[in-house]
Formats: sequence, C-alpha cells, structure tokens
Amino acid sequence: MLDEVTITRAIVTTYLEKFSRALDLDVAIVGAGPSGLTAGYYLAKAGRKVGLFEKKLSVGGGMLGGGMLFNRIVVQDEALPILEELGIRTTAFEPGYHTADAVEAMGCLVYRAANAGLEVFNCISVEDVVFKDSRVCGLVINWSPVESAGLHVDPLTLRARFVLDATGHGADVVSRLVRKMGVRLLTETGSMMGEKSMDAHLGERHAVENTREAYPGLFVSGMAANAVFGGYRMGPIFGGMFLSGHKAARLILEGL
Ligand code: 48H
Repeated sequence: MLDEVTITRAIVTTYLEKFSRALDLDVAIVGAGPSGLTAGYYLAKAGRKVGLFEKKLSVGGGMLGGGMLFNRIVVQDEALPILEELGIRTTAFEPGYHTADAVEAMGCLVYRAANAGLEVFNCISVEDVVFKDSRVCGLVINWSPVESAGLHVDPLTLRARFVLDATGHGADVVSRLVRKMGVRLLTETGSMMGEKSMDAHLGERHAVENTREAYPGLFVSGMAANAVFGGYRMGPIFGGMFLSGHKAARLILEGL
C-alpha cells in the first residue's frame, strides 16, 4: 500500500540533503541556458562540487525556442566535438553548418550534466551576491515565485569559490553587482559595455573571447559575456554558447 506521507517525506528529506550540499560549492552557476549547463557539465565531470540555479520552472534558456520558435538550432564545425561528446545528433546542412533539434540538444545536455554530478535547482532566483574583501564569494537566493509575487521574504545564502553568470542577454548577476556595489569591472571601460547588434560571425567569436573573469570571483559566459564585454549578438546559432561554457569551465578549473 503506497503511503502519501512517505512520498512527502522522501521529497522533503532528499531535497533538503541536496540543498545542504549546495551551501558550500566550488562553483555556483546562475542560469540554465546552453552556456551555463555546458560549463556545469565540464566542471562536474572534472569532479568539482557545482550547483546551478535557474529562476524558471524549465531549464534550457533561449535554446528551446530555436529561432523564432522554429525549434531547430544551427552549430558550426568548431562546436561539433562538444555536441558529439554530449550525444546530440546533428545533420550536415551546407559546408560548415550543422543543425540539431533544440529540444533533443537541451535534453542531452541536462542528462549528461546531471549524470556527471551537476546539481540543478530550478525556480530559484539569484537576487544578490556575497561580497567580501573585494571579491564575489557566494550567492543570495530566493524562490522565484516569492520574487514574482513581490512578497517581502528574506533570502538565503550560499558560499562558492567561484560564481559563473550565465544569465544570458541581461547579465543579471554582473548588473546587480554593479548597481549595488558600484565596482569597476575587468572590462576596457570598467563598466558594462553592452551587447551590440547582429553579426553572427563576430557574435560567435566574441561570445568565446569574452568568456572570462568580469570581477574577482565572478566569471561570465554566453550572451552575458557579450553583454558585459561588448560583443555582437548572433541569432540562433548555438556553437558559441557550447564553446563558451566549455571555456568558462576550463578557466574556472585553472582558478580552482
Ligand atoms: C536565476 C536566472 C537569473 C537569475 C536569468 O539566455 P540563456 O539561454 O543564456 P546563454 O547565454 O547560455 O544562451 C544564450 C542563448 O540562449 C541566446 O539567447 C542567444 C544565442 N541569442 C542570440 C541572439 O541574437 O538573441 O539562459 C539564461 C538563463 C535563463 O534560463 C534565465 O531564466 C536564467 O538564466 N536567469 N536564473 N537567477 N537572476 N537571470
């Protein structure tokens, strides 16, 4: 006979165990889009204690919608080895261009990352960072429905040796840090340089080049990297997002 309260206790107990493990992390990733999940996969694969916080109920960020809701993505040659490693099937279109199903790509990415040990927390918004000795060293989090309902509920806090802002176009973590602390970023101007208009070729290159530390303890990847360091946008080609996540993981592993 199945018991409702045992089902409830199983959920509450194991969630709290998972949450407790995430209170002291090697790396805290914000945003479950392609770049954040790819970084999470490689960091977890390297044996690091890594947690990812996503404010939406669903994971996947901007990849699930493909281009204008046509749920296919395009990737270029350079990114193919990563897609192959993740088990994402691709079809050659024209020389240098490959396509994949956006939903399958996201499913494979989440599956491989979770299997490698990435702990994913959905419906949790990052609303601030922990800031000590001129360094970002943790996250301030709350349930996203609390935020969207405008309830006055104090957040909770976790510690991380490094934080990765993978929040896409808004570069939400870096924006909040700049707004609250008025810090000088590691950009050319010291401030957020802002995303530029569309140039697929440059945008893809910039997403990878701009993947780096934006402030001590705080790295950026994907579209957040272009928003912070001033890169072009690229539309629904996603190779740069996978490559950026891969690079973010490599740089953070060096830092650890
Ligand atoms: C928790 C948060 C918070 C927060 C936001 O936008 P994403 O898919 O991010 P990337 O950079 O991995 O991929 C970008 C790509 O999807 C894209 O938009 C492209 C290629 N655009 C090109 C173009 O020309 O437009 O995912 C970011 C995730 C989302 O799921 C957000 O919900 C989440 O971050 N997020 N999670 N706390 N404060 N802010």
